[in-house]
Amino acid sequence: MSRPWTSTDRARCDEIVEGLTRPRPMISAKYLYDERGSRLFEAITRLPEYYVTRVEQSVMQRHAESIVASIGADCVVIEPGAGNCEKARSLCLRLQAREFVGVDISAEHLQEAVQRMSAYMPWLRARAVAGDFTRGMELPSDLPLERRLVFYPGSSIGNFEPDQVVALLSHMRALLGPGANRAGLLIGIDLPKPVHVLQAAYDDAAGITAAFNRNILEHVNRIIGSDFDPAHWKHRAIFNAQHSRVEMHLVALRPQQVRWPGGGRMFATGERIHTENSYKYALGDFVSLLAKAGFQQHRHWCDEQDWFAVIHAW
Ligand code: AVJ
Repeated sequence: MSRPWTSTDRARCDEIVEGLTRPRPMISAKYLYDERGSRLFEAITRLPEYYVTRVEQSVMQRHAESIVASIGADCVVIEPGAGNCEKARSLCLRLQAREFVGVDISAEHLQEAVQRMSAYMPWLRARAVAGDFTRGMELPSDLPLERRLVFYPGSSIGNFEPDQVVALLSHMRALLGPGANRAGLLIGIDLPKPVHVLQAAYDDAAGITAAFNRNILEHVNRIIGSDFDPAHWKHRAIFNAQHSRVEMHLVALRPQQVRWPGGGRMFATGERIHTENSYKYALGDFVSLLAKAGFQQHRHWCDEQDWFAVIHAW
C-alpha cells in the first residue's frame, strides 16, 4: 500500500475486529461497497428478481408531476451516498434544480458522475463532497440555505437499525437549514411484501447477490490483513418476520481458522457472520419515525402493488 496509515484506518480495523470476535460475529454492511462490491450492487439493480430499483424508478416516473409539484421550484438537491448520481440526474432534470451536492465516501467516482451531471444540465451547479454523512459531514459553506432538498432514494435507510433511524432523519432535517423555506426530504422506502418475493430478491438465481455478500470478506482481508477464503463461505438470505427485515449471512462451509495481525478466531461448520439487515417498514411505522425526527407533514406515492413508497416529508 502506498497510502500512509491514518487514524480512520485504525478505527475501521478496530470496528471490524470487534464485530468478528463477538459470540455472534458480524461485519457492518457498509464494507460491502468496495470497488468490486459497488459494481456487483449495480449488477443486482438490473436483476429480474431485484424489484427495488425498478419499482422505485417506476413510482418516480409515474408520479413525477405530482412529486415535482409537492417539492416546488428552485431546489438545492443534496444526496447522501450519491454513488453514480443516476437517480439524482433525472430528479434534478424534472425539478429544474438550481444546485446539486452529491456526498459519498469514495470521492473519485462521485467527482466523475457530478461532472457528467453538469455537462448534461448546464444550468445546474453540481458539486461533489467526500464524506460520511452518518458521521456528520460538512457541506460547502457557500451552499444556499434556502430551498434545500435531501434526496435519499433506494431504501438505503433500511440498512440502519431502527433505533438509529430517528437520529439519522433528524440529522438530515438539520441539513435542510432553518426557516420555513425548506424543500424537505424525498426518501424511498421498501415496504413489507410476500416473503418469496423478498427471498428471491436477496438470493437471485444467477448468484450475483451471493458474490456481492462473499466479496465483503475480500474487502475485510484488505482492510485488516485477514486470510478469509470466500470459497469456504456460503451466502444465505433470510426474512426475519419478527424484525421485518431481510438478513444476509455468510455460513462457514467447513471448520476454519481465520488469522489477522494481532489475532484471529476459529469458525465451526455452519457458524455464521451477519453482514446486512434490510428493514422493510410499513408506511405508517416509517411516518411515525419521520414525525419523531421533526418532519410533521408528508405526501407519499406507491406502485399499484404497494411494494415501494416514495415519501416527501417536511
Ligand atoms: C442498497 C441497502 C438498498 O438492502 O436492498 C441489495 C443492498 N443487499 N441486495 C438493499 C442490497 C442485498 C440494498 N440497499
